[in-house]
Order: sequence, then C-alpha cells, then structure tokens
Amino acid sequence: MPGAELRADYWLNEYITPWDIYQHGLTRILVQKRTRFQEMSIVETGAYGKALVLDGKWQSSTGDEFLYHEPLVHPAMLVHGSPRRVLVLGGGEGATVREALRWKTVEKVTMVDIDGEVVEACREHLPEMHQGAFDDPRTELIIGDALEVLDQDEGAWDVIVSDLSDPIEEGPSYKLFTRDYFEKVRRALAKDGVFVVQAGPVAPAEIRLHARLVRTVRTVFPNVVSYASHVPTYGSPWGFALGTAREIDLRPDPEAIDRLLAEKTTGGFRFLDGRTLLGLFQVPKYVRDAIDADDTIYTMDEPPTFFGTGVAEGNGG
Ligand code: SPD
Repeated sequence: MPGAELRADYWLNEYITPWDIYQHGLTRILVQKRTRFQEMSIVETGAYGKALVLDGKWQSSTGDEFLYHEPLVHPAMLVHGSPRRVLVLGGGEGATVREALRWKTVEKVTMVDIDGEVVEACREHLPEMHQGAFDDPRTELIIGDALEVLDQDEGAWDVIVSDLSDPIEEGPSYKLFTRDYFEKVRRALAKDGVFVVQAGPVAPAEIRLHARLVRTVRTVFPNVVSYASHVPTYGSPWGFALGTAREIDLRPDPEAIDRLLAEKTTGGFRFLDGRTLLGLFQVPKYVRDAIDADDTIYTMDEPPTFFGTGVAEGNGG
C-alpha cells in the first residue's frame, strides 16, 4: 500500500480547489502563531526544505522558491533595462528583495509589508531565502500599509513588484488585487516604469483569478503580458501579470538578454536567462483564450475572492 512509505510527522493540507488537496509532509513546525493580521507557520518539509505558510496558503519554500522569485522579479527588470529604484509590496521572506539586489543598476529597494511579525520570523528562520538582503545598505524596510506608501511617492519607481499573499477573503491582501490599487501603482511608477504582480494559478480548473487579474491590469497599463512558471509546491503553474507603458518585446533575443544580464547583474541565476525569458513570453493558447473570454474587472467594491486555506495536523505519532 503506497501510504506505508509516507514518513511525515505532520501534514499540511492546502486546498487547491474545493476538490483537490495538496498534502505537504512536514518534519518540523518551527513557528506557528496568529499575528495581528494572519495565521503564520514556518515549517520544515520532507522534500522541499523550509517553507512559509500564511493563512494555510503556501508562500514559498527553500527548495523551489527560485522558480517563483526569479520569474517574479527579472522579466520586469529586463523590460525596464536599467532599473535604479525598486518598490516591493509584500515579500515577507526577503527573497524578492534579494533578487532585485542582483541588479548592479539598483540604488534603492524599498519593501513594504504590513506584517512585521512575519518579516521578523522570516529574518530569523529563513536566512536561505533573504540571504542577508535586509542588511544590504540599498534596502529600506517599511512595516506598513502598501496603499499608504503608494500615495506618498508619485512617479518615483522604475519597477514595482507586488508579491502579496493570495487574495483570500479573510486575508490582508485581497484589496491589493483591484483596479483601484493598480491605478495607485501606476501613479507611483515613473512614466516608463514597469509593474509586475503575482497573479494566481493558471491550471485549467483555477485560471479565473489569473484571467481577471490580467484584464484588470490591462485597464490601467497599455501593454500587459501574462506568463507563468511551474512551481512544484504550489500544486499549479503560477501566473504573473506585467504591465507598462513601454513596448514589451514578446520575442526577446536570448543572446541580447544574456548580454544584458551579464553586464547589469551580479549573476547567480538558477532559472532565468535569455532562452528562459523567450519561453516564458510564449503564452499557451488555453491561457490566452481564458483571458480573452473573461471581462470581469476587480475593483474595491468587487474584489477577488480566492479559494482555500489549509490546516496543519499531526499524524498522531
Ligand atoms: N509570495 C506570495 C506567493 C503566493 C503563492 N501562493 C501559492 C499558493 C499555492 N497553492
């Protein structure tokens, strides 16, 4: 019987759809507490290293986070070409800031996260993720509300990265997946700035959120590209939406991208290079069709509601 091989001490059951659960086998629970904003766990998994889980939703794990954080950050940086000032909204683990700091052109990365307890716990328990990014002299950390920070800084940022937890109804982030929020982002960006948002799963059964987010970003930015990366611990390929007033070259020349990365970054990529970027921008037909078919726009009055939380349980042993 297959179950006889399973050796986890705890199981974290994350609902992917109302019909599917991703059961992550855990060997240790390092942190489990209710912060002012959400339920937080930092766990050690049997297969994928350590992971941050918020409100029962998987955020990232040391074993495959590069498949999320590299495609989150670098396509936007590459579309810009020479980013100096980067704003990260959310991103508690510090890995998004870590990626932005790979760019030698970057003079300042400001990260705004509402939950100081999450940031502190990640700083302490997930050094593999931030790799000292919080201590870099170019990093500024603000514990506060992204909406307020956006209002203060008009036209200031070359790249804004929205690395928020999934928009579950009870969670702290769902309002930040709306047109109203994207309009604030646009005002905070420099005229030729680039915005990217983690934009939900693109598995066929769950693609609605992604399609609607892309349509919502399109109401604010003239050029938008949807792309996705396969992150095994998410249980679905994960989507991103990038918006800008710049032209986006959907068939970038891999050699030119490799030259740009060699010249302007400190390197060390595990996922991204010129060929990978070219592949990322070739969006599968079912994703394009889903985006074309759904014209719902998320607003503060009608924000997204993303399905599912999860629960960690001991195995009784
Ligand atoms: N940093 C936020 C990333 C959120 C990704 N959520 C993944 C859920 C997997 N089912």
